[in-house]
Amino acid sequence: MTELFTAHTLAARLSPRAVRYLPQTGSTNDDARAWLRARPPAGSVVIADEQTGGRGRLGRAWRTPAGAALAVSIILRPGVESLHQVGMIGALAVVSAARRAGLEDVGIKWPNDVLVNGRKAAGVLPEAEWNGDHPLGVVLGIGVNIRVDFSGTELESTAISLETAAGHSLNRLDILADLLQAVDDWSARVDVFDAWKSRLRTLGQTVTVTNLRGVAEAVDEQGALWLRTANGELHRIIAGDIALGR
Ligand code: BT5
Repeated sequence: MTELFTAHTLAARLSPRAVRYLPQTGSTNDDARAWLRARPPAGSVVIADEQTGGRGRLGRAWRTPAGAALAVSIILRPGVESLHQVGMIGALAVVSAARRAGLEDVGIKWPNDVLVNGRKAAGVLPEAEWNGDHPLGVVLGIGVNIRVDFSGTELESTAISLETAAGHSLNRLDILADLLQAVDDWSARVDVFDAWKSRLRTLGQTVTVTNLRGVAEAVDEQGALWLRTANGELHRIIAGDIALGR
């Protein structure tokens, strides 16, 4: 069933947070980055029911069909020293919200994909907006599949929706409220890196990242992945999203 939000239901449930609701937009991250220039309070959020140009990392596309997912972009103002943790906070918040929804097999794939039953249920796209050397703020974009139907698409074997994993219907507004609360909670914590690392499924696995194949040996506090290739070389790979817009 397609169930759309309304500005009224969102404002009522998420008050006193500043909310911009769009039935359809290109990318909520673009909307939030434009809004950031007007200096809205931290925690302000853009929510869309459908994205026509949803973005992943490195120019990849993100699928958000109408009323079947969460597409949110939260405005945050971390200090420069914690900019690299924004993506971790996004992934940890999705893990918290998915667990609250009753899902058990929930983990993180480097850098910030949330896997449920081993498949991608959510993606995170943090983007900083700069004024010269000074960060105006960060937009934390989060896409969560609630009841997206991937059958017959190229994502059929890699993606999953929370309802499919749960085996019953879920309330999209409840998950949204839990997700935003979890972003606030994780933003206030000092153990973000340790929590993120402990939920990572990637360590010890053989993976391919940006054309390099090797064993994921470690991650560091900046969120970078240390990959050991077959010839014994160790490569440090950064997710690279946060500097976008600089
Ligand atoms: C991500 O990129 O996983 C970040 C996705 C962030 C989406 C949110 S929605 C709200 C905000 N507004 C935006 O425009 N973006 C953010 P990446 O790691 O590059 O993964 C992209 C890849 O995931 C694609 O190339 C597909 O293979 C796959 N994919 C696309 N849509 C998917 C979906 N709905 N579920 C699972 N996998 C998907």
